[in-house]
Amino acid sequence: MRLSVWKLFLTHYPKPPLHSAMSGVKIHAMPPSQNAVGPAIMAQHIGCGGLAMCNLMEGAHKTEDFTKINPYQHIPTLEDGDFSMGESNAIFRYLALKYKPELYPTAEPEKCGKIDFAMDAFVGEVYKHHMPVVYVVMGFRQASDDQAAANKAYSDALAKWGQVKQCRHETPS
Ligand SMILES: N[C@@H](CCC(=O)N[C@@H](CS)C(=O)NCC(=O)O)C(=O)O
Repeated sequence: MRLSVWKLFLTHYPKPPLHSAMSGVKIHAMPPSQNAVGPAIMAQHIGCGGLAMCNLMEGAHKTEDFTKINPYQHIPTLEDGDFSMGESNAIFRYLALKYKPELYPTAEPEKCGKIDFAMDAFVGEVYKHHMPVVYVVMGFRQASDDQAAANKAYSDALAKWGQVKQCRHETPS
């Protein structure tokens, strides 16, 4: 029998400390979503808000109200008062710029460039390998015909992503 981490999660998930009734920035998300959980953790870390549970399995992202705040019906979606936006990396930048500017120091373009390189490479280069491994373990997807190859591809993609940090970033003289 295949272990469904997701079913375990639904059974045991405690109410998060910051839920839909919370004040501050809401990050509509659910913990198993790789794209969504990062911005929720960041909001909580900064202390400006946190995760508002959006259960994709119940279609919470397909409602009329949700579609008004993100026409793509995706998580993460941020709500900050009357303002709303989607896209995980854009949300990271917004949170930093508004609530913790030292995390995205716009006076240092090389640092911001490196941050953007890492974030975009994760979405563009790593996530496609994340899905056929982690989401299989969580019970969202069927295993691949060659799961060992999928596992290796994910491991390789993560190792390469780790090299982003080492890339040169000196300020040109
Ligand atoms: N490029 C988007 C991708 C967001 C995305 O695909 N989110 C998934 C969850 S991991 C989702 O909302 N899926 C619901 C659906 O497509 O119906 C981002 O980085 O925020």
